[in-house]
Amino acid sequence: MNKPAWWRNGIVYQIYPRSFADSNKDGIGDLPGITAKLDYLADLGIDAIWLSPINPSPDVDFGYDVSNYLDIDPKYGTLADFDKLVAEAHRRGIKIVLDLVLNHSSDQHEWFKSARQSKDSPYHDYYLWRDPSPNGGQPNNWSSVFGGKGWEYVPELGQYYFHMFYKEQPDLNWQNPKVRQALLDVFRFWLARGADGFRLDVFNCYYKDAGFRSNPARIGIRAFDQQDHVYDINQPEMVPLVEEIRQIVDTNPDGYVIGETFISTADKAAFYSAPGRLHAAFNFELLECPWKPDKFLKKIQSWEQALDTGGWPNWVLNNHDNPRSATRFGRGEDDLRLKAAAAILLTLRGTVFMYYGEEIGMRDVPISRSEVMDPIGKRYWPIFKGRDGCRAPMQWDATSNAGFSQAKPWLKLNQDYPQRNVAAQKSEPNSLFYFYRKLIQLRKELPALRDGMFLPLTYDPKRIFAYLRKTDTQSVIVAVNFSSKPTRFFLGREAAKNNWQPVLSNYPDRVPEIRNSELMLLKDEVCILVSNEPEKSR
Ligand code: TEU
Ligand code: CA
Repeated sequence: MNKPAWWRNGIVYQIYPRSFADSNKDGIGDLPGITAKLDYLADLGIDAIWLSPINPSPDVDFGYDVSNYLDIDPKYGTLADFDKLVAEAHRRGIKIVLDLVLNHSSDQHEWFKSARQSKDSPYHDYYLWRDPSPNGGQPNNWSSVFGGKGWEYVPELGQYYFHMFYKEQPDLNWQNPKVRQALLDVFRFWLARGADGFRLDVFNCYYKDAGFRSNPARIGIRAFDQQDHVYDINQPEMVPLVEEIRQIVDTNPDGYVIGETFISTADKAAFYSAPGRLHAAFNFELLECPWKPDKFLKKIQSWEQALDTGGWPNWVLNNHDNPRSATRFGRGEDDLRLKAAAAILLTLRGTVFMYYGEEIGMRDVPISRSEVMDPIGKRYWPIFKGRDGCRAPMQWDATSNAGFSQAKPWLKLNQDYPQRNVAAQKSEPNSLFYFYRKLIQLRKELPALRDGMFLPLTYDPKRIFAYLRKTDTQSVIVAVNFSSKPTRFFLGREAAKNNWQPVLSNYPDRVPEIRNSELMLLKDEVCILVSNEPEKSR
């Protein structure tokens, strides 16, 4: 039998390189900093690192505006530092997933600098240029998700160019065969350099309607949501392209490519990860899910249903664009609920994505007006305060600057770092860190968590979220009490006859026990039990 691909049950740990570890005292994290922390990551048990962009960037959008796809930004190191990181990661069995931002480049990319010089530039057609509409205005109604119109006028050329994000992020013209070739070569370049996989930034925006038709109007809150994005996203040309990308990535037997679905739904993600397309496409259901059992159930089921055609799920509680789950779910500095959330994340069927600091329950750093770094925060303050909160430096220990850097960090540290840090949690056996580590081990050890089907148990959906993972020979129950009162979880007389062994609770001294077909769950408690015989019919 073929060995299952590493990513099926793998854990991909996202690093925001600016904020992980600084090796050269400039207050910005870097590649040698990451390399120095590989033992920590190997010990945690993760399978791959996804690095947010490390290509040269003027940092209008902190790396998501690339000025050269084939190099490393000097603030992060050199190509040699990258090679070293790859070699050291591989030596520990850790894969490297790179973030490719190919919908748009930076306006400081040589292509764009030339493109905006003249309509005769060989690079002009690398971007989306249009003449003003007959009445002199914007070429069509397309808008920018970061606010305002999507078209920027260049008076010297008498033309507009399109940008889905900031105006410093002009969209590339994928309809141009030279652009397509150059960008597919980016995959080949990094594969040859040892990358194992890619995360594609907003891949489903690459193609735009060749006729540049205006989007139809619809009801929405933000201007961007007041149109149906039928002509600027999800164009039919995307399907053969993802198939071609898949073929390129599959030249590495361990290759993996996951797309960030822009305006994601479970159906869209399933569509782009159907057989022959991407290995996966993100679905952000849990990133946006409130701490309610029925909501969790619904979001997870919608994903399982959408993927019925054969795709493979992935689960995300955190990333660099959204408030951290510790801030969304946690109460004060208590980590009980975060342990319950971790237990769900790590016992579902599918690939798991973690975000640096999640394993120690890092909270969002509160940001004041004068501290905002993220341009959308500057632009929309105070309605939207930007994405800095979840991007604060990693909290390694209680020394100055949390052990992140010997210089002042580029972004404010969370003031809880003297208590909440890796070193403190490693010296506390009941810490969130060890709970994550234990779950990661269980996920590797228990066949039902690897290969088992997912069967929701729907008893008391207002208070309890519980499910089985089950193979022919093993069943695992995961039961979470979302309420702040002890609650009974009724298992049913037949199922209760199985020989259930307690595996884990987020109450360290508790041994969960089934009595009279019931499991008593304390407030915010998660229990995991295993039975190594076929489950009796319920
Ligand atoms: O994000 C796309 C995306 O959906 C976000 O821009 C979202 O609209 C925004 O974060 C509002 O909360 C990707 C990257 O993840 C993001 O960091 C980049 O800024 C963006 O693309 C542009 O490259
Ligand atoms: Ca540095």
